[in-house]
Amino acid sequence: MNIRTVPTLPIPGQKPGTSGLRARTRVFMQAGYLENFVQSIFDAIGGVAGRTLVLGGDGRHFCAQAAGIILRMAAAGGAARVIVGRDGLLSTPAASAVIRARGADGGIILSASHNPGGPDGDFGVKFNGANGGPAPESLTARIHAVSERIAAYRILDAPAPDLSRCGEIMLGAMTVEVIDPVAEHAALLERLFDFDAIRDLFASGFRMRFDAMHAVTGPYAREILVNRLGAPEDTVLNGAPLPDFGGGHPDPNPTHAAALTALMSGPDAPDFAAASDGDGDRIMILGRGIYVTPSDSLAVIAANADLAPGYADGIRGVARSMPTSRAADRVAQALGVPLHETPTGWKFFGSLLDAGKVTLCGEESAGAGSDHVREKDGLWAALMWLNILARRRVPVAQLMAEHWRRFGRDYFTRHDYEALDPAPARALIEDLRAALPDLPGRSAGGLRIEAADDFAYVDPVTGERAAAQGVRIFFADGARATLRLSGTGTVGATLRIYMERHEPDPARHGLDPQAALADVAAAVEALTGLRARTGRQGPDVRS
Ligand code: VG1
Ligand code: CO
Repeated sequence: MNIRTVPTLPIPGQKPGTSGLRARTRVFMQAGYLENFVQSIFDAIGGVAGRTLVLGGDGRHFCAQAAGIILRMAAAGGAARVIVGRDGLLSTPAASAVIRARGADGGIILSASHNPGGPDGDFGVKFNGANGGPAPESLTARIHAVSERIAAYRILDAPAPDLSRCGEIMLGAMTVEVIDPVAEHAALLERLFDFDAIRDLFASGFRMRFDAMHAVTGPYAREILVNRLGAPEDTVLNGAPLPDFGGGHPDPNPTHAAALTALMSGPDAPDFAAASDGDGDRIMILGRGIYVTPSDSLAVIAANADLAPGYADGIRGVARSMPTSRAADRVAQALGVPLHETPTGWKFFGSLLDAGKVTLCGEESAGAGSDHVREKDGLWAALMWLNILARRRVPVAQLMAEHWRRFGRDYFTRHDYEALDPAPARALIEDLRAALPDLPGRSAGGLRIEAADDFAYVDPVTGERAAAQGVRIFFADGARATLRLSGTGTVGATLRIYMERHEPDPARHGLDPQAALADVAAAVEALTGLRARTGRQGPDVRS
C-alpha cells in the first residue's frame, strides 16, 4: 500500500496545556491540524516504527474520523500494532489500564475531557507513555517544539478500518486490534474492590444513581454496577455515549450536574450518587442531602482505603495538587505516611506513582486515583466509595460528620470566572505576583496575611522543575486562597480561585461553605479588584 508524505506548515499554538492539546472541534477538523500534531507526537517520541500503541477516545464529535486518520498515520510510521477500543471508545483510565496490561509503548486519547463536545464544542488529543500516564512536561515541550518546525506528515493511502467489531484487521503491515473497551478496566477494578460486599449492599436495597452525562462512562458503569454488582437497571443515568454529550457540559460539579445535585437534596434522594466527566477520569460524589467536595473525597478515601482488598496492607503515601484542600494532609499525618503537594494536572503524579512513593492521588477538580493506573479514575473512585459504604454501612452524611469530628472540616470552594478577556486576566495574576513580597503583614478584607508565594515544584524523583504554578496567600487564621489561570480552556482565559479554611470545632461543621469562606472571598476581592477588572459580579461556577 501507498504511503503518502504530505508537505505541511507549522500551525501556531499546538502547545499541550494541563492535559493535552485542546481546541475548538472545528479547528481540529481543519486540514492538517490533527495530522500535524500527531506527527509531532510520533517524531517527539522517536518514531513509532515497530511499536505498539493504544488508541481510544470519549466518543465526542470527530473522534471516529480522528481515530481513522491516526491509525493510517501510525501504519505509515511503521507501527507494529495499535490496540483500539471498539467504536474508537476508551475512557482515559481504561486507556491507561490497557497500555499497562498490554505493555504498550504508549497511547493516544482523543478527548477534551470536561469541555463540551460537538461541532461547536471542543476536541483534544493527549499522549500517554508506556507507564500509562500523561506525558510529562519535558515531553509535551518536545512535542510543541516539533510542531513549530514540522514540514511533512506521513499517512497510509487506505480506507480507515471498521472499528465496530472486536478482532484483528491488517492496515498495510500494521495490525489493528479492536478490543472491548470495558473488559480490561473492569477486570482490574474487580481485583481491587470487595465486589461481594458491594453486591450485598445493593441487594440490601441500597440505591445509587450514576450520571454518565452521555459521555464515555455509560458502558463501563452499566457493565460494572448493573451486570457485575447487581445494581438495578435505573442506576445508570444518561448512559448512552453521544457525540455532543446530548448538548450537556460533561463537567461533574454542582453547577453542570444540577439535576443530579437537586435530586440528592430532594425527598426522593437515593443513598448515593456519582457523576463522571467526558472521558471518565473525574467523579463527583454525593450522598443523600450532601455534596462531598473532591478534596474531602480524597481524604475519606485515604482514611478508609484499607477496607478495600487492593489496599488492605495500607497506603504508602498520598499526593494532592496544590490547590486541593489540606484535608488529605491530616489523614496522611494520622496514618504516618508522606503527603506530596504537586502542581495542577495528573502528569505530575506519574513519577511519584512509578517510584512507589504514593498509592493515592487526588485533585480538587474531582479526580482521584491510585497506583492501579496512571490516570485519575472516576469508576475507581465510585467503587472505592461503594466499598467503604458497604463495609461501614452508614449514610454518606454520617460518614462525613464522623470524618470531620476526627480530623476537623476543611471548608473549600472554587470560584471559576470563565471566558475572560485574556489580557486583563493575565494582568490580574501578574500584578498579584508583583505584589507578593509586600503582602505578608498586610490585611485584606479584615484578614491578616501571614505568607504569600507563587507555587514552584521540583519533582523529587526526576528533578524536573515547574515554576509559576499558582499564587498562594496564607492568612493568619489558617485560611488559604490560591489563584491561577486554567490550562484546559479554549476560549479566552479562565481564572480559578480556590479558597479554604480548616475548622476544628464540630459545632461549626454544618455551615454553608460559601458563608464559611465569604471573608476569604472578600479578601481576594480586596487584593485583586476582581469585580472591576473582570467586569463580572460573581463566578460562573462554584464547586
Ligand atoms: C483542570 C483541573 C485539573 C485537571 C485538568 C484535567 O485543569 O483544574 O485539576 O487535572 O483540568 O482534567 P485547569 O488547568 O483547567 O485548571 V480533565 O478531567 O479535563 O482531563
Ligand atoms: Co477528564
